Amino acid sequence: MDQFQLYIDGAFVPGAATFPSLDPATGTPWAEMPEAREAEVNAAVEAAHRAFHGPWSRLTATARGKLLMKLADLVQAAAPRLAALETRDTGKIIRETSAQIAYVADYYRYYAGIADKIEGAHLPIDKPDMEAWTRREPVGVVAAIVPWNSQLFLSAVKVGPALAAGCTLVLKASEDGPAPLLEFAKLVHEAGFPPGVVNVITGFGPACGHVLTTHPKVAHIAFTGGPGTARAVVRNSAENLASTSLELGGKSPFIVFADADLESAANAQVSGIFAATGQSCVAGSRLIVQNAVKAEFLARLKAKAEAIRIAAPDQMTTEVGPLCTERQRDHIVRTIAASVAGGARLVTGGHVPEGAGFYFPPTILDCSAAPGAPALSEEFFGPVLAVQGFDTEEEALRLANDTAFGLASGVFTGSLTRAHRMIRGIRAGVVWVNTYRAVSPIAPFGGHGLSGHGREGGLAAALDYTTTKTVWLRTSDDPIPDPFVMR
Ligand code: TXE
Repeated sequence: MDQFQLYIDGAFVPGAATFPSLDPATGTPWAEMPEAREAEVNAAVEAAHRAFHGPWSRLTATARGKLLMKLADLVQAAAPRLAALETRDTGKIIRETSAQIAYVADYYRYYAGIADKIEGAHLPIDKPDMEAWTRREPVGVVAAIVPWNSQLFLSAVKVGPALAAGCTLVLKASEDGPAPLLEFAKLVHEAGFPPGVVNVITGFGPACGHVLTTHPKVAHIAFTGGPGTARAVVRNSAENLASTSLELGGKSPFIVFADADLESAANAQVSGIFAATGQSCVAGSRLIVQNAVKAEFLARLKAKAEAIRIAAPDQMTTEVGPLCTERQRDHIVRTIAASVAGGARLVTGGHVPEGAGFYFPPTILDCSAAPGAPALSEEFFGPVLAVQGFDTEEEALRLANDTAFGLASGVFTGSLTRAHRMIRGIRAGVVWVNTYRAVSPIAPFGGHGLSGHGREGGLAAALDYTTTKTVWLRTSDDPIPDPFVMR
């Protein structure tokens, strides 16, 4: 079996124990993963804290940017290796991992460029004998916690801005499929970051995640995962009063009006829900389609869903691979069963196939007769599309906003004015119009409500890893007057 190590204080070290990682395509163990527990987590945070106050703080912002640029080049060169590992350990198909990891390099490049553009401001202060200005300073040690899906991508949107801002990190890979991030640690090492600036660990919630998020030397927690774990993380942050940014997935509406280009909308919907085998925070998992074209649109979708090539994730021709874990598949099966019991109708899919591996077919559930179905309110995090019909624009908007989440949304229409009304009315962090799933390092990304708070991507994300220091400097040589009057 393949072996992996933790990366703490610039050294590759074993964990307190090891645990097996399963190949989701076969359900059998293929690698031994190092498990970080209290001692390893403490060592990683201490190393990050030393680096923050030591060598990292002495580098100029430009030098930090150069190191990030080096890392970007190394990620790009290693993309095929990282992609193969992510596919092996998480089941995400090679077609997606190859393209996504090559693009991850651009996220590091973007934040390399940001590093020396984080500026304070001179204040036109209302006192004639004072100068005042602000400095943007790094918050300190960041705990970055990611789930199994797209780990290199989800970590880049934390590691890039945190390092650009001058923070140091402990990056916790998911216990499900940690191989790509443990391998990424080798690139951090090769790039020449001072020891402790980036530490990469993995482990389980109670013994690792809890210790990390309650640690008194952690200043910020950047978390991607489910709302349940996010609540635990926020409770943990009551210990150290760390700030948090949370990216928690969604139940994103995908709205199709009768005047839309239905073929484009159907293709976008297929990729919006079935890409990454549905394990995507922005999955367009609620189709809200105008009743005038509902039957036609569903027929197109059904045909496309049934033509999807489901096969081993390491084949370039595969379009849907296995889910990452059996636990995830069980959750999907349970939620479909409860929805069907509540009146939802299976249009296609819905049943666990024969054979090894954690496969599940593209599934469409018409929930028009089941407004209370869990399929409409709970995140599947799998290849399952829940469908509702509507007649009027007002109804479409009401259904779109009838969710506790608020991450992404899509609107397909041929009307420019309607598109603008929908953009204004939809409560979500991202609105895509006549497209879906476009992302870029330049564009902020994040949600409302159960989808979390804070934004990743863009300049503002780097500023979130800073704190403002206000400086006052008296310019008068006169003695300070009456000490008991505030000036
Ligand atoms: O992720 P968890 P799970 C949703 C999706 C999925 C559900 C549960 O609906 O079905 O969440 O997924 C670490 N302190 N999303 O349970 O638990 C854990 O080790 C600190 C949406 O697999 O949220 C892992 O590294 N950390 C989503 C990370 O949290 C703790 C992505 C995420 O795991 C911890 C994933 C603790 N007490 C799931 N307990 C999205 N936004 O895309 C666990 N962790």
